[in-house]
Amino acid sequence: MRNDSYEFLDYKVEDEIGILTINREDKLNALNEKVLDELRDFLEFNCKSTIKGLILTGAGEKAFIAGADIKAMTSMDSTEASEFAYKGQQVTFMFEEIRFPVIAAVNGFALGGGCEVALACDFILCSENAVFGLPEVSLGLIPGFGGTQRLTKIVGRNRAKELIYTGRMVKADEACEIGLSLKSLTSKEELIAEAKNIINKASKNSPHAIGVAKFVINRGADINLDEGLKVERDMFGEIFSSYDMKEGTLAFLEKRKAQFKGE
Ligand code: CO8
Repeated sequence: MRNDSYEFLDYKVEDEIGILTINREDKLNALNEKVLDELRDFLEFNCKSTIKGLILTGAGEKAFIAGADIKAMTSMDSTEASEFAYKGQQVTFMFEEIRFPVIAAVNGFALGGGCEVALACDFILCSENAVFGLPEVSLGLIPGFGGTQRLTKIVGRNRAKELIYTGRMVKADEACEIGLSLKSLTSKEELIAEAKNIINKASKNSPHAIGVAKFVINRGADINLDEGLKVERDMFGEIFSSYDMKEGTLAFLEKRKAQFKGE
């Protein structure tokens, strides 16, 4: 599957910023196999590195993504379920690995797999009506798109356990207090505008350096401090062979604005 038109995804580029919308509004943008296939295809073939950053959101005002498709899961056997989880994990991994900023703009429900996809983005901004939660245990399931791992790293082990054991819903204010979301905005328009604003600010800096910083931060989350510092100094050394590093430091000395190329 390699094309630009998807059944459940809308994609547009505004001011060189990509806006990807999961569009399955009648099912609160729940993730079935087709949505995951389309996301994987999009991330592999159609998410061009020419954009400054990517915003991920859900169609309508009610939901970002209300989770993996519960109806579809009821007919899966163990093998199919673990393949389904693997597909979701691949998608979250691909969002995480993109070298430019990826922001989840959470409008409404971000539950289960939906919350897990948001957690794989660089960070989350949300609207005032946002509701987060990992209610899988209420269905006899556990988070399967990386939630047990990423939520723990973001909000800490104890809070993650409390949220996963109780499956309780977390509203926008609390999501910001516990570091799940960076900020809450009053409307979906403001949410998208703020996400664009952050990407635009970042894009004034070296895209290459941002990509390297993202790589080092993400790697550091999975290894111990010693190993993380080694990755940091290796990449610090490597970046000295980049055009952007030479241009950025020279521009400072020449008291002019740097013209970065992202390489
Ligand atoms: N899956 C499938 N359909 C859904 C989902 C979902 N997760 N969420 C909502 N829908 C559908 C509803 O069935 C309904 O469809 P229909 O009109 O055909 O009946 C439509 O969307 C609208 O939903 P509601 O009528 O329920 O809307 P309400 O405003 O009354 O309620 C809620 C909104 C509270 C969000 C409610 O829909 C809800 O609780 N949804 C389920 C939330 C949930 O439990 N999500 C977690 C799912 S499990 C998961 O994500 C596991 C991820 C890891 C998978 C690992 C692979 C195996």
